[in-house]
Amino acid sequence: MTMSSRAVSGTAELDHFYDAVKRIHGRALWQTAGTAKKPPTVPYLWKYRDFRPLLIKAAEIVPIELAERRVLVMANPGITTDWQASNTLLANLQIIKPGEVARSHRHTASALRLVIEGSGAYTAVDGEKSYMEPGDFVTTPNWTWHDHGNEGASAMIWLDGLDVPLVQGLEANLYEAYSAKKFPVTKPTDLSLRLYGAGSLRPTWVKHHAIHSPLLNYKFAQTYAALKAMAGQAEGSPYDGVSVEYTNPLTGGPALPTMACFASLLRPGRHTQAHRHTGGTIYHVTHGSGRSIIGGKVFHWDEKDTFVVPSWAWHEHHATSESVLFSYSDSAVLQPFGLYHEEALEENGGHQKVEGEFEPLPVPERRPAA
Ligand code: 1HN
Repeated sequence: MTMSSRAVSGTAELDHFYDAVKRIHGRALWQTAGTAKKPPTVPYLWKYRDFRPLLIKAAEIVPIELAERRVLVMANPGITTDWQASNTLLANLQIIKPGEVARSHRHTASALRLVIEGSGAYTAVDGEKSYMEPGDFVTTPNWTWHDHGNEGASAMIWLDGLDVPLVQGLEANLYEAYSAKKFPVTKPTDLSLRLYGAGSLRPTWVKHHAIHSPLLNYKFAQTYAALKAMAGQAEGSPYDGVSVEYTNPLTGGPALPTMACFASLLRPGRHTQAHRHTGGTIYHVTHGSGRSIIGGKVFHWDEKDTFVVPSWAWHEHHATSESVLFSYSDSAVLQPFGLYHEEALEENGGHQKVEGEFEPLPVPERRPAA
């Protein structure tokens, strides 16, 4: 894919020419690296045991009114222009204490939650509340008003996935605060779950015109039961184990227009085959422990850890105990435009040669562009 970048320079006439092009804010294409830019996203793993104590500390010392959302960002050390998990996606951890409300706002970035611990907190989206439990996958579609509140007795923590860097790259990142702390609740709790959570039954009288899924909460109990039933009868994918996509029940498409979301059950002791595809993917370990080999390095993961597989990086998984991996990817954006490519590793029996173990990297100097 490299365009010829043979240096055409060295004479006074050429130097003069390049100067003239530069003065008009131009650049000769044959002098650039063309399409061969190295992607900055590096494979990385964030341990929950490192983040959890600092989330608890933040809950003690940072008032929610000041933070708007009490969130710690998982920052990819390969990306030095900002704090983000991959080139297109954020992976953050949010904590909310009993009695707190994270005020209502909306933005053109889409968001998802994967609940990690606690109970009694809700997310309200455009007037519908849904109470969240560990393992639940909760959608906050773009430009919907949303607030979170904890009505339970203990702090609640979840993973936030957002497409903010993608939307920023498109210069389409709009944000608006609601005039009050909470958007009015106008619908019964979990109405969307009742209407759309029954698999292939579609309510005939309800109109849903938006492009995102009408379902706000994909309950873990239902997902896990489906995975176990499938695992009893089927081998699943050679690359991802028994893996399901969370879909928009009306279209069969991705749950969120920009983020494809999956739950994968990995059986203990099995190795998946290595493959690579375009589309950076964030994985969160809902249950279990094991390791993944990403770009030739071994990443050991435990329950509640989060890791990123960059676009086009080889990866394969090995669970040591039965594991459920939640994942989300920008492949939803790539698929409709012919940008999704995938290939299996043919050599070495479909497994990468292991070149070492993942080690935490030094924290880089970051310089946000703006
Ligand atoms: C956001 O709206 C939430 O609503 C969490 O909980 C994290 C990170 C960046 C931009 C918006 C939320 C966010 C966010």
